[in-house]
Parts: sequence; structure tokens; C-alpha cells
Amino acid sequence: FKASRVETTPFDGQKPGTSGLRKKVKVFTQPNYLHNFVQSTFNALSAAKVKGATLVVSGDGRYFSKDAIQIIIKMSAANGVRRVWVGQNGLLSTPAVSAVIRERVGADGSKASGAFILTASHNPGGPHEDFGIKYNMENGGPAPEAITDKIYENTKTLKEYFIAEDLPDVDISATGITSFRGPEGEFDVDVFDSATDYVKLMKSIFDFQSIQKLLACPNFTFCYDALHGVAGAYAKPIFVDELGAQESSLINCTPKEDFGGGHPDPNLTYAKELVTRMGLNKEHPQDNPPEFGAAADGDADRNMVLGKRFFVTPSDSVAIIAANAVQAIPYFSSGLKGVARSMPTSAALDVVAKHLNLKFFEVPTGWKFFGNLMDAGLCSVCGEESFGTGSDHIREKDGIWAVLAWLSILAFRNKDNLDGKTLVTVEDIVRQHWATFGRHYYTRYDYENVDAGSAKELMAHLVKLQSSLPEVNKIIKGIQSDVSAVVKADEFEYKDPVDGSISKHQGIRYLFEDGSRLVFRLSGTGSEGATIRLYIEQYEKDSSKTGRDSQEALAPLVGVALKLSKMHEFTGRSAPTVIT
Ligand code: VG1
Ligand code: CO
Repeated sequence: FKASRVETTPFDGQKPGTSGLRKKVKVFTQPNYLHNFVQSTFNALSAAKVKGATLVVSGDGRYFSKDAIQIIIKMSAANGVRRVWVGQNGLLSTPAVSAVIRERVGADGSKASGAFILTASHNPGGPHEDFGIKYNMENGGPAPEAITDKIYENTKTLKEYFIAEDLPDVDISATGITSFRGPEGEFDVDVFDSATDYVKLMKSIFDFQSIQKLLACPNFTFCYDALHGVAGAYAKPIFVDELGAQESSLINCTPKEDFGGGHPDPNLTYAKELVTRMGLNKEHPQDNPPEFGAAADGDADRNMVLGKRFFVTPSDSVAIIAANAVQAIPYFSSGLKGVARSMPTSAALDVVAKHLNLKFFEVPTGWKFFGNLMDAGLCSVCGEESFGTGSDHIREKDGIWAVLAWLSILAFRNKDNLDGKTLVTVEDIVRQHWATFGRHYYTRYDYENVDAGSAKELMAHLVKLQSSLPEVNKIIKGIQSDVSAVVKADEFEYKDPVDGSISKHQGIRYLFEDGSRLVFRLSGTGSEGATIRLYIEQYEKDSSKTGRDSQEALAPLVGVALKLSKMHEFTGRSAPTVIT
């Protein structure tokens, strides 16, 4: 093949957000749009990460992925990349990409130095929905801000890109290596099984035998919903083939380009089928829901964990995993190096860290901030309130890992109950946790697709308000006299303890005397308008008061948040789009 140089002009708005560049498909399919971003990424990397390098290219299989993969293969060839690794049919979950970068060794001993992940994660897919792309580094984690800023700068001045136009499309439906010869020598495309490396890694972390015994127990029932995302490519090999679950316990596990028309977002609003099966839909009560249910998002890095008629808040989930990891998960048997959460995530993990005397970190939203801590050996388990949980086995959050972690905890707690005794349930584990550590009542309100200008005004209003706490407290007393006082209000700023880099404006915080918090952020993953996220948290230490309904317990604080922010006035919305 030849490498052609193609002239191009910059596009506005190619700034990677919380997790890569996400836009409507019709934006991505404009001539040169994807090409510009890919070339800008190549130009942002050091030459050694491109020339002669091995790159992974795959994703959650959403609409436009197959075309995008062929384009990236041709551009890689022309930019001097030595080989491109592609998961069969272009499918690799985000955690599997991270695992492949870190673990996979090619037939010739090669190792990957980075990856283009093609996903818009939990955003819907299809010709009228979203596409996305992000670059991950040699450690398997998302590119840090220094790189994403450079990519963005490059997109603003790009004049040319390189592509091997005459390279034939590669058949990515069959595994095997195809070799080509170009101006700089050989170029290979290696199509491999999407699940093998990831399954191997999971088997090295968890005690599959004990999970198998739990799943074989007649009074333990299980259900997994991939929401037609890429998790489906892992669910059968892991839950059915390895762990012996029944095939009927998998729902929506065929990956689809449009996720069956749904939002592949594992929460109580969008994972409707699972939520109903688990007995959590009041309109469709179930006689005997499964003991355990879980769902994933489009690229399978998120998880929602449910018990029978019971929802586990993600902030509690990471705290409970951390509290039980050493006993229940072989990978952690020699102890945890430390734990971390994103700022808006509840402080349930903080309490566990204190109790177990563990190093603890609070980082801005987005997984890229955990990676540095893990590379420096400072963090083993981490999580976000947005249904993201993970560990230092890779550098992304990991939906199936979280499910296996919960199954491991259940297996450990029930190891003497499997012969017909009453099982310790998901709900029992959570309630026992609250009894020991107290409960962080938590909820998140999302206002999606709000006018971007109004959203900015609301945020500016909240920042301005922070300059006078007496004023803030006067307003609060006028709304709700039994809510405690705000003692600190700021915009969250993070200094990375490893490389010293500083990230500013990471969310507006109102911190209350009793430990309650209100946090406001603008989403960095949307593709249209703005999404305002409001995070509300209240700590209850008294174990006799930890059993309340969370919306009811938080109602006074919610009222304060909505009035303080003038949510209705700025957005015109009287209710959020999604409550989790
Ligand atoms: C959201 C979540 C954040 C998560 C990010 C990527 O970001 O809040 O916690 O890391 O999505 O998740 P934002 O900026 O929209 O709040 V995924 O699974 O969409 O890659
Ligand atoms: Co995701």
C-alpha cells in the first residue's frame, strides 16, 4: 500500500470530554471528521508510540464502529504503525481493551502501547444517536489531560492527515492475522477473540470455584442484563460457560448496533427489564425475583447491582467491596494498598478507609484520575457514584469485575449455607454494612439536554453565592429550618499527588455541618446541550435510623438544593430527567 497525504481543515469542538469525544453519528460521519481527530491523536503522541507501535482498535460495537475501524486501520498503516489488534467483529469492552493493552502478547511477542476505543458508553447508539472515540495509554488507562489537551490543540490547526487509501478493507469477522507491505515495511492486522484475555484475567483475580458453587445452589438465583451492549460478548463465556449459570439468566446479551433502541445505561430508569424482573417495578410486582441481578452499560465498564427487590447505591457498592475484598477475593488477600473515590461519590468509602486504616483519595470525576494512583501503587479499589467500580487489575472501571466481586462476597458469606440453609442476601449485606459504618443516604438528579447558556448561568449563580456563607445560610433557614448549616463552599480542585498536576473547576460543593453535601456539576459526556448533575448526600450514623427510604430521607436537602440553585428558574424544568 501507499501512504497518501490528504489536505484537511479543522473542525470546531473536537475537545475530548470526561471520557473521549462523543458526538452524534451525523457529526462523526462528515467527511474528514473522524480522520482529523485520529491524526490529531497520532500527532499528540511521541513518535515511538506511533512508528512501529502496536495499537488496539475496537469498541462497544455501536453504529459506525465497523466503518471507523477500517478508517483507523488505514490511517495507522499510513502513519507507520506496525500492527493493529482488533477484537473479533470490532468488539472489545472498555475494560477488556485495558486488559488487552496490559496483558496480551502477540504471536510474535509484541505488546500494545495504546488503543482507540470506539464507544459513547452509556449514550444511545444508531444512525441518529451517538458515536465516540477515546485514546488509552500504555498503562491501559484513558489519556491524561496533558494528552487530551494536546489532541484538542492539534484539532484546531490540523492541515493534513495520512491514510493508506489503497489498503483493502480487512475482514474483522474472522480471527487471524493479515499482513500487508507498505512504504515503511510490513503492517499487520490481528483479529482476535474478544473474550479470551479478559476471561483469563478474571480467573486470576477471583475464586471461580466458590462462585460456581454459589450459582449451583438451588436457592440462589441470578440474572444479568447487558442492555444489548458489548458486555453480552463476555456474559456467556463467563457466567454460563465458566460459572455454570443458566443461559436463561442472561437478558439482552446480544450486542446490537443500536442497543435495541434503548439507553444502554444501567440505572433504575433505563434498565427497565431487569428492574422489573428484580421486583423493583411497583406496577409489575413479581412473585419470586432472583436473589441477584446486575446490568452493564454499552461498553461494559459500568455496573448496577440489585438484590431481590433491593437497589444497591453505587457509592455503597464500592464501600462494601472495599470492606470485604481481603476475605472474599483472592487477588486482594494480602491487603489493599489504598482506596479512592470521585468527589461526587458518597463518603461511604471514606468511613471504611478510616475503619481499616487505609490510604484514601478523593479525585475529580472520570477514571483517568485513578490511574496515576494505581500506577504508583497507592490504590487497589476505587469507584464512582455513576455505577463505576473497579480495581488496579486494569486502568478502567469494570462492570463484570464488579459483578464477580459481589458474587465473591455472597459466596464467601454463604459458604456454610449452601446445603439448604437460608442464604445471606444482597440486602442483608448492605444493611449489615450500614449498621456497622452508618449510612450515607444518597441520590443524584440529572437534568439532561438543558440549554447550555442557562446551565452555565446556574453554575455561575452557585459560584457567586459561595462568596457569602451567611447569605447562603439565611436562604437555607428560610426554606428548611431543620437542615444543618453550610460550613464550607467551594469549587473542587485536585492536585494529583503523583505528578503534581492541578485540575480546577471540578464541581461546586456545599458542605454542611453534619457532613451532608450538595454537589453541582456539568456533565462532560453529553453530545447535545448541557446536562446538570446534582448530587445529594446525608450521613446517618444512628443504626436505628438507617432503614429509611432514601428519597424520603433526603427530601429536605433536595428542597434546599433546588431553591438554592434556582433550578426551575434557570432551566424551566420542574423535575429531573433521571433520578438515581
Ligand atoms: C459521567 C459520570 C462519570 C464517568 C463518566 C464516564 O461523566 O458522571 O462518573 O466517569 O460518565 O463513564 P459526566 O462528565 O457526564 O458526569 V462512561 O461509562 O460514560 O465512559
Ligand atoms: Co461506559
